Amino acid sequence: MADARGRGAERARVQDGWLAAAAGAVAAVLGAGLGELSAALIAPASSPFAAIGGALIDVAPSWAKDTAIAWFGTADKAALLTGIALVLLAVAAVAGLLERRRPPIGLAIAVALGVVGAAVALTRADAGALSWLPSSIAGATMAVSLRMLLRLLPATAERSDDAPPTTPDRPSEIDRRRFLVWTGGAAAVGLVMVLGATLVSGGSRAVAAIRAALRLPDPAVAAPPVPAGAELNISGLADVITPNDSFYRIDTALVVPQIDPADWSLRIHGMVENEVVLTWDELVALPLEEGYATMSCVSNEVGGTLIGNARWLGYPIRELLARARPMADADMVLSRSIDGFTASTPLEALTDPDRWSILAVGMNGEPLPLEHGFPVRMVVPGLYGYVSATKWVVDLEVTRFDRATAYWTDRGWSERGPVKLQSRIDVPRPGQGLSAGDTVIAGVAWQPHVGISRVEVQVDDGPWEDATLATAISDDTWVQWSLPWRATAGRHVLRCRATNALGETQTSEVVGVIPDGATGWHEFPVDVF
Ligand SMILES: Nc1nc2c(c(=O)[nH]1)N[C@H]1C(S)=C(S)[C@@H](COP(=O)(O)O)O[C@H]1N2
Ligand SMILES: [Mo]
Repeated sequence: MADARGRGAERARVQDGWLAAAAGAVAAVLGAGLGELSAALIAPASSPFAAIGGALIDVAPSWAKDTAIAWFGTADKAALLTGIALVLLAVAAVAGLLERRRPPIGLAIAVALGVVGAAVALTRADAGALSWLPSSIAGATMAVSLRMLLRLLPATAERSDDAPPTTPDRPSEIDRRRFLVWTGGAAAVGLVMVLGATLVSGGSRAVAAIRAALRLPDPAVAAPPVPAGAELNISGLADVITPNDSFYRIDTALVVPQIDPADWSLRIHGMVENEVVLTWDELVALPLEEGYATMSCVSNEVGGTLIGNARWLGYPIRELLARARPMADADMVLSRSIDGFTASTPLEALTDPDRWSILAVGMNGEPLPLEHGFPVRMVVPGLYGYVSATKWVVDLEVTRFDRATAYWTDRGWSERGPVKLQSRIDVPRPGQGLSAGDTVIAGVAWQPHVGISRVEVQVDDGPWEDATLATAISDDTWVQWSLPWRATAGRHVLRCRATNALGETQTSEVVGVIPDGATGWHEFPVDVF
């Protein structure tokens, strides 16, 4: 009898622990909900999730970021937010349990979460005066709701053990039901608030609407039309012009910066004789030029898709630097995004009359999409994005490589980032099954600012065969290529290599993306039936 009662009490205690943990998790959902909602109304970038996620991105070791990009690609941010939410729920569940068994440890954890969130939000580059508020609201809400929910939890078997033996040691059913109703209700309210917050801020209606209504001026120098013969129209082959909505996106911005062009200005300063400030109206009043350039990410693996080609509209940075008059011993321009990201670009790449380095405002006939840098970004043909393509750019500091470093160079990536000669097979796909007979092998090859003169394809150990190059748009863009192939049954390995306009052929040496871009030939097997 005593034994059975002991077991019953133990079961009640375990169940009580689970309920307390659930109360902790629900309190966190409520706190997160109110925190996110207040952030959406006060300052989107200071949302507790955005601040902590952003800080994690910045402090994460490079290998973690590279793994995230390799595993999740452009879904890396969704994966990060999911991870943060899961960790938060786990910590909150422990806080609930501890608050039940060892008060006020759970409350202390809730308060600490709020304080950490607030402190992190304040350290962010885009922190405003009220950045600390949403996380503080979240922490306080979590603490208060945890206390209230736990008070609804019926007394434990353990406690009733101290009571006279006539007291039933089973928690009251009615109390338990009341607890579940309140906890469930609180969870629902919290989730609705999180959803509401995403609706309010996620749409970022204001700037998106401004962008939608914006009309860019016609270029003073229009791009020539894409030459006939630049697009081979082979199904599965990357379009020669990448549509904006499928252009790869890589950045450290968890919340896309929201800049009203009316508030935008660019300051050019540092080692210059004449500081320059340029407003949006002044920029778009300049004779804008249109042209094509291929942009790629240093994290693009051999065969990878972190590359795209667009028609950009912008103004040459060399003209603006000429106004600022850099000092003779300057050799670098540190560009800065409104969210604190920086890139270090060789000054000569920006002043070179033969390189079309621009402040871009348009992409494929539209204002820049918000996630591609609206309203203004840099584009420098021939340099990887991390050393040149600053989005949401607001500041250019003329300086020296031995005086300043940038976001990725601080994290072990190379100071210089010229794009390496590369080629990729798009058709057929790796692992794709093919029927024997006449088919085609096709892909793209690039070394922006240098140009491509030749692409060769090898099947198994056969001879290298010259692919037919499509018409290049320019030396700043990638070029499509294709080669007819009579496929015979069996497994075949396909590989390709490009030669640039200088006559250099792509090295077969396999090098990973760190610290300055991958090399090696794209090769993979296909099965022919
Ligand atoms: N503000 C800002 N600009 C940025 C980055 C960033 O993280 N923040 N990433 C750079 C990198 S690494 C690349 S490859 C390109 C990608 O530009 P896209 O997202 O428009 O393709 O943007 C560059 N500009
Ligand atoms: Mo990149």
